[in-house]
Amino acid sequence: KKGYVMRKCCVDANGKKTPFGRRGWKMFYCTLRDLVLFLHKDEHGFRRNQMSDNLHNAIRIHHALATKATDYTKKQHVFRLQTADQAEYLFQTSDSKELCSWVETINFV
Ligand code: I3P
Repeated sequence: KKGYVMRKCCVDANGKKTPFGRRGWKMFYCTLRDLVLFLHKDEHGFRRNQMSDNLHNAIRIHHALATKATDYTKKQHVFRLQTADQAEYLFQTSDSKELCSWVETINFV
C-alpha cells in the first residue's frame, strides 16, 4: 500500500511526549513494505529509494496498533499509530475509505 499522508509526531520512541517544535503536520509519500512504513518526501524519493528518506523516516509496525483517532477533532480522516517502542503518531488520510484501508493494512499485515 502506498499514498500521500500527513503525519504528526505525538510521542517519541522513548515514550516521552514529542517536544514542541517537532509536533507539526508534515506531508509524506508513505509506503508499507515488510512490516515497515517508509515515509518519503515524495514519489520521486520513493522511486529512487533515497536512503536519506528511509533511514530517518522508517516506522516499524511489528506489534503496532492503528486506530481511528476519534478523539482528534481538528482534522478529518485521522488515525493513530502506536508502535511497539511506545512511539505515537497521527496520520491524516484523504478520505474515510483511505483511512479504513490504511488502518486495516497496518493491523492485518
Ligand atoms: C505544533 C504545530 C501542530 C500543533 C501542535 C504544535 O507546533 O502547530 O500543528 O498540532 O500542537 O505544537 P510545531 O510545528 O512548532 O511543532 P495540532 O495541529 O494538532 O494543533 P500541540 O502541541 O497541541 O500538539
